[in-house]
Amino acid sequence: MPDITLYTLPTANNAKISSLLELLNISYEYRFLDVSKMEHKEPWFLKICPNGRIPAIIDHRRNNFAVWESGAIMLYLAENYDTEGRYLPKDPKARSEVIQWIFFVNTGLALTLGQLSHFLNNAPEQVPYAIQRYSDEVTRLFKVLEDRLEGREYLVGNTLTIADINALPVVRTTVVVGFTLAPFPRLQAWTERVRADPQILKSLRPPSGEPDMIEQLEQDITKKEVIFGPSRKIIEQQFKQERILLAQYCNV
Ligand SMILES: N[C@@H](CCC(=O)N[C@@H](CS)C(=O)NCC(=O)O)C(=O)O
Repeated sequence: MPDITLYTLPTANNAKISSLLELLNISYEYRFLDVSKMEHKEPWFLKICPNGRIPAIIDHRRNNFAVWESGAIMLYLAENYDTEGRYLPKDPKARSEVIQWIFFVNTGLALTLGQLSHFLNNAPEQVPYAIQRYSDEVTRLFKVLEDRLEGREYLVGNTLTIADINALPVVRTTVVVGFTLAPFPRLQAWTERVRADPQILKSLRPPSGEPDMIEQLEQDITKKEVIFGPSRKIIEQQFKQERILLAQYCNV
């Protein structure tokens, strides 16, 4: 049996975890959840991840311990499996910086890109205010990364850390929201640098090795509708089901 089971969907958040598992040479298996059947909201999965979202892992080496929230998973894997501190420095200040950049990406950039993608690709109606608000915020957050990368090759220190591994799959989703990194040359160069690592490149793809959704869009943006059309229906259906559940619990 592999050491880790990774519960996931083929999304950006998945790649963060599989990248680190690959780099640390940890044996793992994928367990893809079927969102169209709301599998990620089923009671058995809520016992693993109370938030009913992916990614989540089970560590079979440590008595089937469950970890969820991608940032928490990155830290857990580094603390338990990266004993040499290759990707999470042992020096407390450098370590704190890594944690700061993980929080910044997960609570700011990932969330904002997700909302922008929702309003551009999934919302049943166009809401210009929302699109403007989230586009401006994505631009601002990219500028924060651009400034950080002045005179440095990686987000913290001189080597690849989980700060970069966590950020890359999120920054890559720019293509989904029609952004280009051209105004952010340092961020663009960093993306290429981090992605050049063969294990990271491998983990950005699903187990079949086929190009993932982002890579397909980078090659041919006209595929956007083919990719987002079906997911729009799933999101609509999910929205209705979540409303029923919320009405039961909170009377909304
Ligand atoms: N803050 C969470 C975000 C998790 C998240 O939003 N996951 C998305 C996929 S990237 C998901 O599970 N979506 C399914 C849903 O919302 O029902 C993390 O970083 O793990």
